[in-house]
Amino acid sequence: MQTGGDGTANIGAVSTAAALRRTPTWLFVVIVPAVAVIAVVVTNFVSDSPQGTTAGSATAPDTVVIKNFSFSPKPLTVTTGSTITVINDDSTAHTFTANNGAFNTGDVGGGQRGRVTVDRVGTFAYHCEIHPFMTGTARVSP
Ligand SMILES: [Cu+2]
Repeated sequence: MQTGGDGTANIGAVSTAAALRRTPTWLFVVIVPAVAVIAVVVTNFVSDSPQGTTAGSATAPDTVVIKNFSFSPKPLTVTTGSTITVINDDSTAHTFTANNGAFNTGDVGGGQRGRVTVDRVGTFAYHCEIHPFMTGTARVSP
């Protein structure tokens, strides 16, 4: 590999450094994308199973978000037996309380979450006990 025309012997370190310097650019062009492809494939493979749960919770229908003294979505539609997660994005406490008492989170502090399980079918008007002007409707299907 070394052609050193001056006749001096190459010591190991020099020869390695020289080899690195002489590594042709095309080798990087081939290796870098190959490593990138392998990394992507491995990442996809590893994250395949947990993706199902994390992606699902982001758009979970059984979630009520309270923001700016308002519930969403309106109306909320869930199936009976669902556990509804109430996310309070405000800084003050709220409750998620059925007018007829079918469910009630109690106080959910600012930035906190509450949960209720709805096991009755029907359409439930609900409100916040602390701020009665906050209202909504939950439709619970069989
Ligand atoms: Cu409230």
